Amino acid sequence: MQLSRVQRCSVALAAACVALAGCGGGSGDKPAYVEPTGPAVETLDIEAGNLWFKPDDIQAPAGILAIDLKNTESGYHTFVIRGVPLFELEVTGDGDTDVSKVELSPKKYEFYCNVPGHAEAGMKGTLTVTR
Ligand SMILES: [Cu+2]
Repeated sequence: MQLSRVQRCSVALAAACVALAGCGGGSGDKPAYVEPTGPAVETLDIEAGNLWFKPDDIQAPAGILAIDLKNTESGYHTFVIRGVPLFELEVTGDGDTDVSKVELSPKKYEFYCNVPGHAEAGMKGTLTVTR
């Protein structure tokens, strides 16, 4: 039947749209993160594994920080900082890396992986930014 085929098709298209928007690929309605311009005062190298970050207790100076995330295991993980909207790194399989800059003022921040269940299972840490 012609009509039901069309209906099925639009359901599939809607699902594809949701999947694309969920990836944060850049063309969704979500506003994009804007990296601060200028050199980083320090680069933080952080490893992600299956339900952990290493190190998970980090000290850094205030200013623009480059965060360099490397996935050393197999899962899909993200790195977000509570209170820093839109900033998000994501790594897929083994060896994938993602890097971005973020400007932080002195404060103790909590970072975590926002894949459901990961932070609760221990995939989180603290980033203490000092003057
Ligand atoms: Cu994760």
